[in-house]
Amino acid sequence: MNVISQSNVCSELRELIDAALRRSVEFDAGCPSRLREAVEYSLLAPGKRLRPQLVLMAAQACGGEAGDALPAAVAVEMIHAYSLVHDDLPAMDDDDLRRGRPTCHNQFDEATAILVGDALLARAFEVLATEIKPAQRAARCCAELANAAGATALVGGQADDLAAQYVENGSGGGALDRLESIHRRKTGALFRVAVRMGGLLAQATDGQLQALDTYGQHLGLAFQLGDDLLDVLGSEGEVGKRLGKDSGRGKTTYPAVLGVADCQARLELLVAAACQALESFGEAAGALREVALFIGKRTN
Ligand code: GRG
Repeated sequence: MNVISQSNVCSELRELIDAALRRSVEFDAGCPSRLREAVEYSLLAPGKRLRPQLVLMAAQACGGEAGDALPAAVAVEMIHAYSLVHDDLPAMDDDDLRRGRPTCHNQFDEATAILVGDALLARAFEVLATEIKPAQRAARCCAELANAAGATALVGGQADDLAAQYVENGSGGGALDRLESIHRRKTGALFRVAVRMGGLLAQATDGQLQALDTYGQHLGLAFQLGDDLLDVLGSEGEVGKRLGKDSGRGKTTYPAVLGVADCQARLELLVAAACQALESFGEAAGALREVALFIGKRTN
């Protein structure tokens, strides 16, 4: 079993993923060199590759081969990278630091950053459609990923999150429900679809798929909770992005709604619930369990 370090979950899978990501953006001469450079800068930047690793680990938990699930791992990381590039734009979160480096629009320019997101979004579905066999399985993955990236999930959650900055923050049950409704879509949907696609590509049973889905939902919320805690308690050098912006901007965050101590307790609860969902997999889900534990105590 590979041990989770703070920056990588599993180095073997990570190498497999990084090589596949590199291959997936070897565009032909039709791609202008500045766009190519900016796509590589954003996609191949030193992120944790959590979502693609979850795809491969979910496939392994269901008895499949990691290699067979690689197209889905690449596609979900492309959607994630696109969302980060667009989220950093001046019209959205207006950030200057991402993954320890200048954000895409700072390193290149705003128009290029918008086009990088567009190119990654399109390429993600091209990879799924052309590299997954049989076609019916490819179509199922395309539909699931499109849903997770769309108006009722990633994009919808982002829209509500941006809007929430302009409405009054509250506390108590209603505020927590509103906050988690945003995070289930903005952050959780990609975690959920990552493990679902891994399961689908390993021909998971309905029961296995449901268990992975439950794990993904708990993990997504736990991840965002950890992110909000890092925004308050973390170190910029380690996290690789500006911290303290969310609370400074009056955004509703987990610490604002629950307080730091209750955040820690809820994080532990979500991690335990994620692990509980994996019980029927036994040893085969060891790596997924380690990811949940990592998310419960990550510092980057
Ligand atoms: C712009 C369509 C659109 C969506 C934006 C994902 C997202 C929605 C915004 C990114 C900003 C953000 C802080 C989202 C919460 C999810 C999150 C904490 C992303 C960072 O994920 P990590 O820590 O990043 O896995 P690395 O760099 O390690 O891949």
